[in-house]
Amino acid sequence: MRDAVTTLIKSYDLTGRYLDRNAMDELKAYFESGAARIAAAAMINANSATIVKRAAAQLFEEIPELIRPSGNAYTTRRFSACLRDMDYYLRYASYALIAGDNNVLDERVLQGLRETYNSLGVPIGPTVRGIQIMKEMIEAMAEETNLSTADFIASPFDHMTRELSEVSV
Ligand SMILES: CCC1=C(C)/C(=C/C2=NC(=C\c3[nH]c(/C=C4\NC(=O)[C@H](C)[C@H]4CC)c(C)c3CCC(=O)O)/C(CCC(=O)O)=C2C)NC1=O
Repeated sequence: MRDAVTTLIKSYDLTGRYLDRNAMDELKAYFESGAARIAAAAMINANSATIVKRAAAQLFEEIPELIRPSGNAYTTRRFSACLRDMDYYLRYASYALIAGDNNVLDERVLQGLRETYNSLGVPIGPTVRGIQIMKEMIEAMAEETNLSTADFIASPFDHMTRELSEVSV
């Protein structure tokens, strides 16, 4: 599992270089965004249950077929599995926000996920929509609380979207 700092050091160490001007600029940007990253993660932690519940409600409103008898989130067990997955995406996104690096998502969330979903018939498009709804909610909350809505909030959600769907966002 890597963060912004270890990723940078790793790439310089591979070629035996001292950290140069570019590296220092990158590090500076990461540390300067530190307080805002912590504030964003704290906001997510404090509202995680609400975010998951509301995002799922909106998803099922947008795509009601999911919870109809032929839908993948139909039955209590699958409905709960769906909400649990949304909670996974949110929690790991909060880790990635702090780390300033999406590597934790690759290692802990995305590895083999598409294959698992395909074999269980979990539809990717709606899952991605659920991830995007959570992102939109968090961006709106950040705006309400005057928290900086820098790109870093979107990054982990867009990364999961890209990797799951293999489409560009
Ligand atoms: C921390 C990393 C991690 C992830 C990401 C994860 C996902 C994950 N979701 C699963 C199932 C599932 N995932 C969903 C999700 C959905 N169905 C829908 O229609 C919606 C679009 C969507 C919710 C947004 C459902 C319904 C299942 C159960 C499918 C089944 O068993 O038939 C499964 C199969 C095993 C199980 O049911 O627990 C895994 C491994 N597990 C992990 O450990």
